[in-house]
Amino acid sequence: MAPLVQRSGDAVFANVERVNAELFTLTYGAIVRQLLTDLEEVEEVNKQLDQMGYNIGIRLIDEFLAKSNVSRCVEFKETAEVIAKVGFKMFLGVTASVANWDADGASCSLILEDNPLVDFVELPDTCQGLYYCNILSGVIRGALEVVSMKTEVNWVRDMLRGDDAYELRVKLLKQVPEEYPYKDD
Ligand code: MYR
Repeated sequence: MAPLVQRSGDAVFANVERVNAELFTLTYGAIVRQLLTDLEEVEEVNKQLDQMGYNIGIRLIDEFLAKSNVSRCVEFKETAEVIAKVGFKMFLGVTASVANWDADGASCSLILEDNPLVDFVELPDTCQGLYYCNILSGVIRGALEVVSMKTEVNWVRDMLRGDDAYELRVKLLKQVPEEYPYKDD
């Protein structure tokens, strides 16, 4: 009889993480599919995914700040790096690179070479125009809004549309200085 192989705790944990990630990816796929059925128009699905992401982002930022221990960023350039290296890693398990800054430092791209949301995904021709990962743009917009940064976030490259990477353009529209909520006497 083959000996029973006891896997180390680390191996079991890695396996559980992989299964969780796959479950998350498949669940997201099921949500997109359901929206396509319910809303019919891909433009509406794009909007709905973005809105769902926004609603997640405005809640997720608290967890992010509590767990990450990052100190509040002074400059938008720092914020972009934090999203790419810490935020993406925490919630998506991958990091992004930050590139293509504009001259005034208000717009940059977050580039993902690896995107676990699209594992197992192939889009049929009827879904042209769909931004499958639009939930991510909403998450970033929502999270940043809570920390007083109004942004516009759009996809400029998407591998499901034949591009060579996933690229999100993040534009800082307005940074509202945060106010201490209590008056000093
Ligand atoms: C600051 O500027 O004070 C720090 C703000 C950091 C914002 C980090 C937002 C995290 C968003 C995570 C996105 C994950 C997408 C999967």
